Amino acid sequence: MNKTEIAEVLKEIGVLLELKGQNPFKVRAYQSGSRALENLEEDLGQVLAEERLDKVSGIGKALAEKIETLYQTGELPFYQELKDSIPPGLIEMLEIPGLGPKKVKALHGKLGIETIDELTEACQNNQISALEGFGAKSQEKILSGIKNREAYAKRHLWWEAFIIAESILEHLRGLSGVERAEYAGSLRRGLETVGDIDFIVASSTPSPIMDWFTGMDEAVEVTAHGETKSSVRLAGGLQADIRVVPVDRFPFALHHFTGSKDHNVRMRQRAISGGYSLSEWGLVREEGGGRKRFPPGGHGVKAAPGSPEDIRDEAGLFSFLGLHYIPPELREGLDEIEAAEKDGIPRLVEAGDIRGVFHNHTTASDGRHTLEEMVRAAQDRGWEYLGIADHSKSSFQANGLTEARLEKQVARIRELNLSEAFSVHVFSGVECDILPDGRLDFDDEVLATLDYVVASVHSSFTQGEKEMTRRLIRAIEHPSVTMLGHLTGRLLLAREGYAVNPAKIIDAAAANGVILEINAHPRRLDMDWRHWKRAAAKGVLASVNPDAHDVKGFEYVRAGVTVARKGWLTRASVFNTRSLEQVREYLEGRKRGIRIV
Ligand code: DGT
Ligand code: CA
Ligand code: CA
Ligand code: ZN
Repeated sequence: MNKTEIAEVLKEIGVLLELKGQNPFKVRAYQSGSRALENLEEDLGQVLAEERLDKVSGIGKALAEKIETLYQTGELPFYQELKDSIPPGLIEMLEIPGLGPKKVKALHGKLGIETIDELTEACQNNQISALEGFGAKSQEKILSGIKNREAYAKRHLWWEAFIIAESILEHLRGLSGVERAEYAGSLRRGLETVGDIDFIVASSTPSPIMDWFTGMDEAVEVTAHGETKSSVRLAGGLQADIRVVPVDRFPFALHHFTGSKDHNVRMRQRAISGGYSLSEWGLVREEGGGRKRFPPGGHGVKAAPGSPEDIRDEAGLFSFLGLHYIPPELREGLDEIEAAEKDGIPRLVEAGDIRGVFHNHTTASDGRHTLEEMVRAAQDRGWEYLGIADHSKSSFQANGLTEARLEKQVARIRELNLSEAFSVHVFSGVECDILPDGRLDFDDEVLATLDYVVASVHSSFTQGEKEMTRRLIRAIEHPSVTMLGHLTGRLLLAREGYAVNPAKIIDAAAANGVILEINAHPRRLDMDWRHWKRAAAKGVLASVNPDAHDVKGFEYVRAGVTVARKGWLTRASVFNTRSLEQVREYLEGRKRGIRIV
């Protein structure tokens, strides 16, 4: 086990001990031990080899031994026994927002509740609201938490599906007899969560493809094995379907199974208006059907295929119907077909357009890689600049920086830039907490020493919509704020965002020249793609920010760009597609109070 995994186990032990009602000192020992390990800058293996772990502040002798066991063997009998001694339902209950170990323990002790079903029943019978320390509001919150949890269990993060689908796709494309292969569905459309993965393959020999698919290592269970269609369950519960079609049907099948349903309905209507019926099988001329030409003939549509048999790809299908090509991310049945009639589909931003990123953490706060490691990784990616935005002091749970530690970091970054050790220019920033009343966590003089400021909410999530919106707008109006972090604080499939009015935030951002973040962390993808078209129309700029806590986190940029594309954003609307010189000019201008866009 590595350092981070061991720190997680220690944290969980703390929770389990608290759940059992053990001595608070013991609980705290595990919590602080976990943090100490997380923040250990040295290599754990080396510290262990030199028998220095118990000298690390926050880690005593007993804890050091347990850490060593986990490091060597990946297991810890004490931890296993502890887990086994607690009903699994209690551990599951901890996933419900607002239910910490103390409350779960009270529910168990006072009402004998051991499962989520029992908890639901107790809520419905108003037993929870009557309990000391709970009340009607918290009963309501528990019930909605249980409902959300059921909905979350049916879906998966886009990123999780993307990673595994890309690797399966690569294998599929390498199989003999496979002419074309793509994934379709919500994954291809770039939806923030997906229900399942849909593969479409063109081949005239489906049988060996079915055999490979159902037999691949990633498949933990085969739920259907047919001649041209099969389904498997992957690790983590994700389901994947595959359909094999003859090559001439491929564009139609790919388009159909990419969806969305609403988009398909509109496409079929358009086909019918020209006398054709469109389905996953193809495009068929209706007997005695109406006109042959598609109104209004799509100005500038590239040479449309003469007949449906000439359609080789999706672009051919769209142009046959008098439409410009519609990228999958836009196929949500909103107004993409109207736009495609009129040459109104913009050239969307691409991952390769990104030239640097702004919201990144280092070991100075809760990141896992040092400043230099992050800069080197940014350089390896070919980026021109990197913004460092560690947490501010109020985020103590994330080891937020005090004024003094921030000052040190600013000096280090200045030295690093002067040394020219890297080709990447480093911008000094901070992810500054927005306090409950909308003030910022640092004074103006401190913020003035930085190149830029990302302002984010990390506390008092339960404020009402009005209060939270006012809080965010106050931060947006602060002259030092460059961009707003993760608008709603949602954690996809784990926690709903706090209440906030996006339309008002967009207006305030436009009025004050504040950039809004697309937090590209796969669990956030916040601000949501549904708001971006409107925001961009008002002149708001987006910054695709990976919120990287280690060098691997930079990869999330790809997820953020997908959100930007789903929000119809072009390169011009994405701040971090700009060159170093342009970014420098923008940030310097902002500091002089010039509102440029
Ligand atoms: P998901 O899997 O819930 O995240 O969402 P999708 O969009 O991937 O839906 P899925 O997997 O049920 O089906 C893939 C696509 O196939 C869907 O986007 C559109 C098409 N499709 C499936 N069922 C129907 C249907 O009943 N009517 C129409 N028009 N299209 C359908
Ligand atoms: Ca799907
Ligand atoms: Ca499906
Ligand atoms: Zn944050």
